[in-house]
Amino acid sequence: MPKPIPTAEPFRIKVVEPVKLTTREERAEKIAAAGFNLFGLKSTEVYIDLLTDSGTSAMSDNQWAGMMLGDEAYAGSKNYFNLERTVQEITGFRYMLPTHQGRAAENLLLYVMLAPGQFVPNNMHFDTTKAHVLHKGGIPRDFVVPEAYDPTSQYPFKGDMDVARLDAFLAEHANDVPLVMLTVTCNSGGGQPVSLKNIRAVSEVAKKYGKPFFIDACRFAENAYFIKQREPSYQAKTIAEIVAEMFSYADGCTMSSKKDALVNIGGFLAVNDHALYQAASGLGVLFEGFPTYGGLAGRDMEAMARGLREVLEEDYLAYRIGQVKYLGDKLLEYGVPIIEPVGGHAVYLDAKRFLPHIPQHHFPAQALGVELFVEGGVRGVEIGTNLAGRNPKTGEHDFPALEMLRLTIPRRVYTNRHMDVIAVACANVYERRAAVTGLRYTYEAPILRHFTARFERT
Ligand code: PM9
Repeated sequence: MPKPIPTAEPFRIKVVEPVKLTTREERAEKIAAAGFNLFGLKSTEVYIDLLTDSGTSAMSDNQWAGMMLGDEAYAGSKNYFNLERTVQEITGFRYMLPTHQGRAAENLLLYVMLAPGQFVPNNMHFDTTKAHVLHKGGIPRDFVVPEAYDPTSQYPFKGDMDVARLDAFLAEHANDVPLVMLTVTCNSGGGQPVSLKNIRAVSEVAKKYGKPFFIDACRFAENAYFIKQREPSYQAKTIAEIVAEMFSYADGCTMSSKKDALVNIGGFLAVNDHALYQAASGLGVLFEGFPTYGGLAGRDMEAMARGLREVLEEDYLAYRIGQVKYLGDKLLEYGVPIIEPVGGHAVYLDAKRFLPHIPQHHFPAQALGVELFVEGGVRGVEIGTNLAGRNPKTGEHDFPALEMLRLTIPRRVYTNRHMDVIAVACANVYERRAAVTGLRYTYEAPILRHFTARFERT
């Protein structure tokens, strides 16, 4: 019997960027000098960089070719019109405003829509969305399904909104809610997908109370791939069809193109409402630039338009989601506690089960990140107490239910051999976990503290 042909990466490599493994002593010294904050390291000190999947993708030859076709006119660049057409075709939204990245789109949307004291419901706010809601005097509220907080629940759509809770909240507070948001995939909950059934249900509840509904679309294509895999009635649909249906239920989206548009910089706000577009583009001139470039060069918009089409290719998504799962399966083989099932863009180590002897106020996930860097030169990112910040009313840490170290896989950058190295480094730290100690702040910034915090060991 002939063996079945396995699938490999759906690309070949044309350009390489050398990386270098330093010694354990060098790494221990570097991380101490960085105040035990992984954001404080130089990228050249890192062997395998899993800090983020944001802006770290390898672009294709087609995208690089597009970079050479940049039309850098201040107004009316042809690349803008290509991007506008692409966004309209893929999302169905009428108006598109480019922004320099995702949080800028959040800023414009929330600036226009949110008044102080109002609530913003979301399945789970990502930190920049939460920060923008707070910055405008709003109150972020998370309504993700309870399964999201159970690290070993195999529920297939752990990013789903708890629609009954959302409905009950709106019944009570509808007058103080200007919009409903939904983050796909749900980054703060482990990169978990949201089902199409849920997107439709959220949209119906939002409509019932007359509230516009916006999707945080950073990882829309990865989400669509999970829908195709896990939601039986969508197995025969193309990714483009699933994506079109996802967006058809919403009034607009914010997008960080640094994720599923496969570019290193960029974002956009897309909406159906002309008045909203006008208000946002007026503010955009203040914060981003003229509406046909929005903080981007023409060449960036061209690469973005091309990336948005490439990301819909199913063999790419199978490779992408498959690589993340490959790492997750290795870690499970080694007995390392992770959030299950594995999400779309990252494997999240469960620091509460990994380091149960370190209390949350001593930042177990951050401590785990430090150890993993020292062990194998692998840089993850804490999605835990340090990231969550403080409750603005009480000033206490906003202890999250999940305390995680995210191993975020850049798109089309590392091979499965790199995944093997990461898995062994994690297993080694797991073996010596009892000796790992916690951390405490020596410096803490008032906003988005995780970027600049400094720590010492307890
Ligand atoms: N996400 C991430 O690493 C990059 C910033 S934090 C190192 O996961 C969602 C769901 C995101 C996101 C960024 C943004 C903001 C909005 N929503 O970074 O401003 O995951 O382009 O996007 C990061 P920008």
